[in-house]
Amino acid sequence: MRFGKKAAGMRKVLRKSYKQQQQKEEITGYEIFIRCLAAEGVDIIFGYPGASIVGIHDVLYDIEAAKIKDIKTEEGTISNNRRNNAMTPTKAQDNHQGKTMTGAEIFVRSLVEEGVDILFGYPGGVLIGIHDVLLDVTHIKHILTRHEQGATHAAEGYAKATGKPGVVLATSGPGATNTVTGIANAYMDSVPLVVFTGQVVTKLIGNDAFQEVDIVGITRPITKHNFLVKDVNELANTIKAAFYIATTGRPGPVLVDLPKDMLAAKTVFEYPKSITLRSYHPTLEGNIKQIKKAAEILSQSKRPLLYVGGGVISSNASAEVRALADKLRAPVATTLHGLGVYPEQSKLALGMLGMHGTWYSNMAVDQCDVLVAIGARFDDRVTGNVEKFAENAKKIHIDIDPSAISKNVQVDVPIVGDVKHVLKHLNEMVKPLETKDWLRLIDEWKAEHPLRYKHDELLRAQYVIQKLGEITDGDAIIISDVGQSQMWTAQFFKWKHPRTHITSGGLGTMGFSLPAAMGAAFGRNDLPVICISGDGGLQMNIQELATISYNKLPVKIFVMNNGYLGMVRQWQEFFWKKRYSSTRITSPDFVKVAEAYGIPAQRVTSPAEVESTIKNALKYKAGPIFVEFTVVKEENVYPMIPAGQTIGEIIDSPEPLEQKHATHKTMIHAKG
Ligand SMILES: Cc1ncc(C[n+]2csc(CCOP(=O)(O)OP(=O)(O)O)c2C)c(N)n1
Repeated sequence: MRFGKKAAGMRKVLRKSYKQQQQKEEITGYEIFIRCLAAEGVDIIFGYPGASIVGIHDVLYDIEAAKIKDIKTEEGTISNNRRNNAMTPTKAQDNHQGKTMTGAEIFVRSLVEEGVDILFGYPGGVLIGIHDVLLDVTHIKHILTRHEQGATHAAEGYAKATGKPGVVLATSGPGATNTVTGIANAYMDSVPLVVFTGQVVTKLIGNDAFQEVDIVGITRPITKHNFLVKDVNELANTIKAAFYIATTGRPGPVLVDLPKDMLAAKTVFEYPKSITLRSYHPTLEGNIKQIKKAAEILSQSKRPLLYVGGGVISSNASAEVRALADKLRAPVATTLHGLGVYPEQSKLALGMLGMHGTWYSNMAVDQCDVLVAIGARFDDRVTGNVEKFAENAKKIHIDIDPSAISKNVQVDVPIVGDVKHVLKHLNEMVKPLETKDWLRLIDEWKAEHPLRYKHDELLRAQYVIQKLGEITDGDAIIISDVGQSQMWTAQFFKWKHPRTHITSGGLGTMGFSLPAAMGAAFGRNDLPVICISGDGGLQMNIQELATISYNKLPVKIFVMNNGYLGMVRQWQEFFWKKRYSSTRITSPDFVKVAEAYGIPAQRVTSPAEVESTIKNALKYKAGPIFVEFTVVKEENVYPMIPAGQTIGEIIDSPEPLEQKHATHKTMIHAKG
């Protein structure tokens, strides 16, 4: 806080106005918030905007002159060969069972038993014992990220790209708290992570010891489960349980807190072959009666729709979903995390649904008579107004998590079970449907309301992403950040395969893409790994350029620089009268920054350069490559269903269609 004469004067005025406002007129919560701060004498706030606080920034826009300022805060080598041959140790090499060893050795040997070959982390005082053991273990590589947030996102990128759990090791106190955003992100997106944190010695726990933090308490609501190890004899069992819980049922992050004395204490190492946990028994097989009921309802359907989500990918059930859609002749609408389950080139594919989904996928939701939600959770970005979501349809919901059933939207046929198991049965029971009229109607919608953007001499992110899709033909792993570039990536890339689209969906964490791309590149080298970020998001974990560069990871880093926190700016344009409070953002010279990290870099400013630049970047295999695309500043993501609303309120692209298409004649009841 600063106390100057001017600020004191301003505070007096604001205090007075605050009292007046309180007595005389109603003001918004946003204004009350700011006026309370002013009354408290606050004259400087450090922060970052977001959709939920855009109203506060709108108020700040007016009182910037009155000196309340919103200041934006800024927040071992692995060879290609090694990545190709992710080594799982042979039992002969690693038979340490029955030996007496320290907790630190037990920790490392337990990871070996779990088949872990890569660990993302950062050392610290309480972890030195573990890092000492790691030095002699050749088949687990510890990747030294430049921030523990980077480590958790990297582990998530690795997990999503490979289907294996991501593993993180962070020290106590600040190391542990730095993992919190990544853990919350993995929790929201159901990604299997096992996060190990160091802790102060057990006798000091609760004493406010140096670098002590109650990470078990902090992460309780954002982990599937967490543990504090209080007895070295329990260490191996706890690690076994952590991997089991993280990877089974609805996957998610599990945290294990390791006090320093537990790592130093000794016991006999015995790693359990399997584990049974009281009160944790995920249901894999769906109830056969419910599956029959679903098949019966589907047999009556004239306008079926599959709504598929990330659960299909976790369950490795893309083939089963494709088989179901093809057998039923049912169109497929996909969530952000479901992209890749069904090839977008297919006639039955409708692309993404929801807030920035295609016009026709949202229309199909509105008009379908049976909706089959598969591994999807009726998230509010998908449903908009829950009351009106698929209001004409009977709803079938297949999900492994019983708590996801009828949580947001009441369904007619819940089927709790693993998607792959359930679909095996359902696919045998269903019969092909007569959906010609329905598909013809959808084709008309596709022609009348395609995804589109302006084609002129200016460079647009949509064009870059569309070209990337064409050039790679969908054979790439794309890791997107959060904001407009994320939505354009979802809309315009040519999705073909599962596990090729990695993004932060539930939490929407800016800064996710760079470290997650790094993790994906450690796990996969069969396809090019491409990070697509906005200029804001890149600056949130930019330090991971060092890790990527040091490890010579062939990640292609594409930054769409529009000089704005674009998605929030778009909300300000649409809903806050274009008052761009705190959304203009400056960046360093990204090309120079990348070069300083030892990464070849270039800037692209016109559409004419895009194709050759992408082709050259794809050819470059020696390490990372960085391209900054200077794109149009004020561009919007279309279509958009404003939060909590319906297809009736959809804002479609203002761009005219290039050709005349069929009319709306055949629509069942026109909306929007
Ligand atoms: C950590 C974090 N802080 C704030 C936000 C709110 N937010 C969502 S999108 C966005 C703008 C992103 O800007 P940029 O990275 O430049 O991408 P663009 O939207 O311009 O493509 C912001 C600030 C967020 N999602 N995550």
